[in-house]
Amino acid sequence: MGLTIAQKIIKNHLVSGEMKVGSEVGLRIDQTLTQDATGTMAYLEFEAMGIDRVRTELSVAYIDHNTLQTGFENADDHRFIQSVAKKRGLRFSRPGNGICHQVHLERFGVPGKTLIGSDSHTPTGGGIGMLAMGAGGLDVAVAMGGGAYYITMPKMVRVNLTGRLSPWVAAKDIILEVLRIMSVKGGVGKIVEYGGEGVKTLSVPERATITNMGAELGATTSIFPSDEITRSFLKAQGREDVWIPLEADADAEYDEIINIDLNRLVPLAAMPHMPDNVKSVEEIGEIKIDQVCIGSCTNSSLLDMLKVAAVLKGRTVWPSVSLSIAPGSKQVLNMLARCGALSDMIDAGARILESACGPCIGMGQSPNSEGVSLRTFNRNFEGRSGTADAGIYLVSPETAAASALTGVLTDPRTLGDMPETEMPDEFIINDNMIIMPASPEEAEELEVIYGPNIKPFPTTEPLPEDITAKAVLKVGDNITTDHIMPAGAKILPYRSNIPYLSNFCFRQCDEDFALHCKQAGKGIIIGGANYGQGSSREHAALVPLYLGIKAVVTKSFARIHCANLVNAGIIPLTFADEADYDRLSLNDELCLPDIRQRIAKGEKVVMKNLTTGEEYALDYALSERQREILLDGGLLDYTRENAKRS
Ligand code: MIC
Ligand code: SF4
Repeated sequence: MGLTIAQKIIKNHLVSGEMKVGSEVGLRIDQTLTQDATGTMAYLEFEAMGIDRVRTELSVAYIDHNTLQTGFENADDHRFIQSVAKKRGLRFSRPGNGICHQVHLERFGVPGKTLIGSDSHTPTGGGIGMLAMGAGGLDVAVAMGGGAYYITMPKMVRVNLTGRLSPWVAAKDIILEVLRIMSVKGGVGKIVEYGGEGVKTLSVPERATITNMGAELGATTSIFPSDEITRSFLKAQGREDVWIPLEADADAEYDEIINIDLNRLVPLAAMPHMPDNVKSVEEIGEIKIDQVCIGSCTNSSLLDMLKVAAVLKGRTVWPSVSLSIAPGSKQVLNMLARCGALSDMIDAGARILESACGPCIGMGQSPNSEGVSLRTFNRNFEGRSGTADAGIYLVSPETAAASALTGVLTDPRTLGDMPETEMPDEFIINDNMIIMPASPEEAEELEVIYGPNIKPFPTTEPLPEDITAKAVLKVGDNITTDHIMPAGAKILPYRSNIPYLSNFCFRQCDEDFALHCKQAGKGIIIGGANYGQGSSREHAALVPLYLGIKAVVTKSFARIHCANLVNAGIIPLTFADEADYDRLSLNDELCLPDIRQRIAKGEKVVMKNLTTGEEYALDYALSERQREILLDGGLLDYTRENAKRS
């Protein structure tokens, strides 16, 4: 039987397990990336493992999230990461060099290689034919040390693209259409592969928009073939030598096939507050808007920016609309400056932001009260913008730029002929914002610099024989990691300070959650379906660990969060009968008898409700390795114990 693109890469990197859907496979990881919001923790964990140098082919530490520097915290964290990178053999991408995924695609991505990153949008690399996955910081730390990365062997989905996009319809509209079809849970346990004639009409940055936002499907990753278009992108980046051709075998088998005719697509928008709440721009109608933000790792490539500049050229942003634009990298910004497109943006009244995540992660540009904001980003979860009652719509750069001029949500097709944009044959290549690591000899003399904002990792303990604790929280379906551990300008600077962060845990669901947990000393969380979707932030597991959460019982989990819970030593359990969810109430006294024994032997788990006298059967889809991690009290302990055991 033939193989899909992803299966070929998995086969080439398999270090343990069998490529059978649903079983755990261990993969050799060629490249890693981190960003600063998750990176401080990842490097603290790496340091705790006691390994001198990274053992990957390439590891890069980016600074792109926490660039506001409203206090000393961000700058201290940057200095910490820079010092670790220099000493431990990583490249360091300085603040200002751009958003990790955009820069990685431009300067480091290699078709056929594996990449994991401590950021859920790492699948952006799938646009260039990499098997690129988001992971928790601990998993990235292990991979940097040469350890394998484990995933459940996914099902394969093929999205067949036919035809060609009409003028004003964009790659963003393709992924919004896929989200409309599959939903934010539809990709769980699956890899989404793109194929068909339509693929040949899409450039690498367009493909990367699609694989980037594939994260919102809950998919393990998304991937495109590596073809002549990939080759010319790499050539323009001065890296043609790393190109290899890669495509699915003609007889590859897929578990699911989705057909999309690009000719029929129209401009789409994801309405508040979920990326899969998709309708056509025309159907939503001309709602009044207050803000437009263009940028983020989804839509900040040179191609996107040139299109935006062409729409804005010679016009003026609507008086009551604030338009901000953040080009994705120094390379993009510099090229816009050289060709004059930046001037067209500035002339029209755009507010030019630093090449960083910025408003996408709530670092500034929060909309006004009850404001309507159009964004080219990938997530519109409630409150993520920093304004609790704002309504965020996710749209293409074309739709965003058109609307910024009219003050209402505007179908760009109403602007008439689409201006031509031409992509250069060569990009400006200047890697002077990437700092190379020290040689192993020099590195011995170097010190890692810790600032006062860096607090130690929360304490863990081996799994006890029984757990008795209260249901400290009961939440519904699709809880995101932004609910569990919010980000934004006020909180993000404390990503290396778990005790402080804990005060904000689940604030949106229960204002006093942290207080209740501290009073109870320990607790169990009850959740609905797709619990933990969204970001890869392991803080959404480490903070609950700090607050004494012992288990999370849900209808189902999102992949990365489930792995992060295990890594933090918190047991992820699911209801054998989903109807039991309704039988549980907040503050019920719950007991997991013989839990250690049962997990050790892989036996069924029961949960007793001491308040009502009921019993519920619970499942867990954990590999033997993950069960051992839980017994030891988390991945750090497991890694240390394993070193002793061997
Ligand atoms: C996000 O888009 O939510 C983030 C911020 O990039 C996160 C990482 C984080 O929480 O630090 C992600 O996507 O993983
Ligand atoms: Fe940054 Fe936003 Fe991309 Fe996350 S989704 S990496 S915050 S730009």
